[in-house]
Amino acid sequence: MRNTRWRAASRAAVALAGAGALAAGMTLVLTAPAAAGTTLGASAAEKGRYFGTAVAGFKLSDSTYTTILNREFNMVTAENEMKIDATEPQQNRFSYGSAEQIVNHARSRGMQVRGHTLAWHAQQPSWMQGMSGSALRQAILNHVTQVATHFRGQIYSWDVVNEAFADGNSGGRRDSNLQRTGNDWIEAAFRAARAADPGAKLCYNDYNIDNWTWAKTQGVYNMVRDFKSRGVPIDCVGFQSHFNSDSPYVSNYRTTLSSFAALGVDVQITELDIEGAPANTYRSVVEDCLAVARCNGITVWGIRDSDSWRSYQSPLLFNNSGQKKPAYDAVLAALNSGANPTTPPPTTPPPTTPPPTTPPPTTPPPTTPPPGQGDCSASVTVNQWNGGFVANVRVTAGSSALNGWTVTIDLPSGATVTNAWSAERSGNSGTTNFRNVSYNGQVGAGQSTEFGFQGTGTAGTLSPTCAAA
Ligand code: 9MR
Repeated sequence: MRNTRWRAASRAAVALAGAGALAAGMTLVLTAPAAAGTTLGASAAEKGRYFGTAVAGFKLSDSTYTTILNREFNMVTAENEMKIDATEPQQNRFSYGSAEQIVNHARSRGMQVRGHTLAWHAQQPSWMQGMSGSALRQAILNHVTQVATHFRGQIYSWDVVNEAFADGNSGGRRDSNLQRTGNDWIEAAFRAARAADPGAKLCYNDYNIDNWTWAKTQGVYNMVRDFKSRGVPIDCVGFQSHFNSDSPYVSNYRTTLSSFAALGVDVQITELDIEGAPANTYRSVVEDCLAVARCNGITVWGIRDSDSWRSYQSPLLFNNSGQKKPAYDAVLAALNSGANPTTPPPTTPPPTTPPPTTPPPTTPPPTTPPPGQGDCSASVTVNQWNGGFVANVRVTAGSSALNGWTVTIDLPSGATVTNAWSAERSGNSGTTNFRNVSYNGQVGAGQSTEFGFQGTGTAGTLSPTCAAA
C-alpha cells in the first residue's frame, strides 16, 4: 500500500485502500471522494502537475520518512547526493552510489526525479575549487557531460546551473571560479547537458528570483530571454522559493511565474519552504502554480520540519513526528479545488520572442595555411569516453609573436563538435576551424594559449595544424 503508484492513486484509492488497509488489519477511513486526490502527488497529477520533495539518502532507512515519501510524493530531488562533490569527488573518478539509491527508490515506485545540480559555485570538490581558466571550463563541461550521460533517460529535469546570479541590486552574475572562465559558461553547460541527455528538461535554478520587482529576478529573466532568442537549449526555470522574513512570499509571484513562462520556458517551484509554514501562504503558492499553465509542479525542500535545512523555522508540511500540519491541508485543498483538466495540461502559446536561429558564423572563411610555413603550432589532449569527448588545444607561437591564429582539425566521421570555448568555431564535423577570440589572439614569441571544445562520437587521434592570422 505504501508503494501505491501515484498515477493510479486517485481513482483506485477506494479499492486499494480497502483491500490494503483491511489486509493490514488497519482501520479503514475514507473521507475524500474517489474523484479527488487524497495525497499531494495524486491531487497534483489530476491537475497535470507533480508534487515532489527533497530526499536525503541516509533517511531511506527511516520508516516514518519513507512511509510519507512513498504515500505523498511523485517527484524526488536528491538533497545533496547529485551535487558535484558527491558525484566527482576526485577528478574524473565518478561516484554515483548514493544518487542511484535515491533514483532507484523513486523510479521503482513510479516517482520521477529532478536532477540537482550539474554546475554550481558551491559544494565543489576540493580539486575543482582550486581550478581556473580553460582547465576549469574543461572540467565542468566534462562533469556536466559525464553525469547527465550517466543518468540519461532517468531524469525529468536537470538543474543544469544553480545560483549563478548575485544577490542585491546589480542584477548581474555572481562572482565565482566558474564565472571567471567567461560569461558564456552557463550556455556552454546547457549545450553540454542537451548533448548528453536530450530527453531531460534543462533548467536554470536560483533563489531570490520570486519577487518580480527584484533586480536578481530581472537579471535571470534577461538571461533566459537572451538564451531563447539565440537558441541556447534551456527548457525551464527553477524557483527555489525559500520564503522567510528576509525574502517573503509576495503577491507578484504569479506575475513572475507567468512572465518567465511567456518567454517559452516551463517554470518549476523547486525547493519550497516557508518560515512558520503559514497555511495561507502555502495555499497561495499552489494557486499561483495552478494558474500558470507552464508551471509543471512543486517540490518542497524536505518532508518533516526536522528534515529541513532550516528546521528551527518549522517551514514544512509535516511536523517532527510526521503528522500533517495545517499547511498540508491547505495545499491538498488547493490542489483539489477547481476543475480538473480533462485533456492533457494546456500548453502555453508559442514564445513571443523570435524563434531561435543559429547565429551565422562570425568568422570569415578560413584561409588554408601554406604548408610548412605556419609560425605557430598546436597540440591537443583528448579526454574520450563512450560516446563523447572533450579536447583541450594548446596554441604556441613560433619565433615571432602572433596577432591572431586559426587552428584546423580534421575530425573523423561520426565525431561532431557540440560547443567550443575560448575560440570561435566554424563547422562542427569533418574539417573544423577554430579562430582566436578577442582576448587570446595575441601570443608572444614562444608563448602559448589554450582553447577547448566538446563533442559527441569518437575523436580518435587528432592532428591540429595552426596558421597565423
Ligand atoms: O539542504 C541542503 C543542505 O543539506 C546542504 O548542507 C546545503 C549545502 O549547500 O545545501 C542544501 O540545499 C540547498 C540546495 O542545494 C540549493 N539551494 C539552497 C538549498 C538550501 O541551502
